[in-house]
Amino acid sequence: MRVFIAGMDGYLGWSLALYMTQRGHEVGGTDSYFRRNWVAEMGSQSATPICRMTERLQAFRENFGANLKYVRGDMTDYNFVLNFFRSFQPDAVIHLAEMPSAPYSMVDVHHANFTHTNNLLGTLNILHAMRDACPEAHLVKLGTMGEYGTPQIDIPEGFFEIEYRGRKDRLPFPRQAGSWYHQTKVHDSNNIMMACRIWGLRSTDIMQGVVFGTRIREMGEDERLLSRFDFDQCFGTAINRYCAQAAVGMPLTPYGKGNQLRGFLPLRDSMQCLGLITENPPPLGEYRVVNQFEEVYNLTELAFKVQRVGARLGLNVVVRHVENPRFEMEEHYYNPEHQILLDLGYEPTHDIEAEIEIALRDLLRYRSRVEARAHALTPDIRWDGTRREVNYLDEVSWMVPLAVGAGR
Ligand code: USQ
Repeated sequence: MRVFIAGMDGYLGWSLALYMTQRGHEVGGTDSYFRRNWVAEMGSQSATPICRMTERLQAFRENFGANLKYVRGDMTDYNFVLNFFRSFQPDAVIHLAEMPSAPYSMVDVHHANFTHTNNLLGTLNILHAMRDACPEAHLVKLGTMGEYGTPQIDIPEGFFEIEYRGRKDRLPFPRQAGSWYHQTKVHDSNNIMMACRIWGLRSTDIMQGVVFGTRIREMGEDERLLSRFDFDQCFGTAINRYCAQAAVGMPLTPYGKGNQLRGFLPLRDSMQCLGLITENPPPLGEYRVVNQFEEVYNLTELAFKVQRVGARLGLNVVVRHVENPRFEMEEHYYNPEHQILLDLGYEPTHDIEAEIEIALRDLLRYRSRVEARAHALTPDIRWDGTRREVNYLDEVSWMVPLAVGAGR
């Protein structure tokens, strides 16, 4: 298949380019390098060293004897998107080119506006360009489990049967996002659903859980093929932050009570799922929703897992609950379904501690890069719009008095 990846320089995008090429697909893609700028804005850097795209492409050629059709560009530029689709004629368009951070979108009105403009325009451009250049292609769109929020009932895959005043229908399951970022994904979902209905496009909207991990097998031993790994308060996701904290001897930070439940999956499983979805498109006109995660974990339980694995590697890892900078339920019901991917042949990794160990070993190798930006680990972007000057190591009084030393 000819596979187009929007966001090819990102954490998932670069990994996916390697993964899909090795599954025999012809891969093309683009990136605006915004992610590099956002992380720099947070005063941080990728823990893994990331070279310039020209060097990445060179390493790709040397390792795989193939070329990626890569062009730098911005998905909010409609002519760029249309021209790329016209010349490349993709069978699948995988859209990973969105601003992916909840905290970043909550900084202030400018960050919220940017997130909405960037994410919504990019998706609208893709829908229009697909209609005009490649109407039979399959849009594989990265949504998020966070679109659903944490309702008191089970979460189906996108749709549910409902009976109201004696009549029945199959309707989209309600979305209750908790950040301006997650809300952009809800708007995207509605826009894609409508495009499938009125223009007969086909799409799979992936409600993906929180991804973690440093590598996939396809990266091999060439350091230039590594994907980025962020740990700052905006672009580092929970387990990745925990691993970075453990590697540099800083306390792991479950927010608040730390009983929030989320679905997680390792980077290698995220690739497996994206591959399966791409290779098994729905019929024209269908808007399909899949929930993509492996297991549901509690945030404190996860911190203790990282602590346990750290101890095996000789690290003294401390877990400290800190005040929750977000408005979110800290104790709640959470039971999402995730059957569609299993039916397509998804084989989850299951051994989360083994994945954490791989990440920790990689991070120990790059420890000095995390240490150099350790201040970026502090979570000071708050959902009420205030930003407190805190250093979570120095200001012990700021800690919620639940602080725990070791767990099991
Ligand atoms: N959390 C902590 N401590 C930390 C960091 C996070 O307790 O140091 C908690 C958060 O409060 C939240 C949970 O961990 O309850 C997940 O936070 P996260 O930063 O790992 O993930 P989130 O903000 O939800 O966003 C991430 C990605 C996003 C993706 C989403 C999937 O950044 O692109 O859409 O995961 S999901 O969470 O399923 O919506």
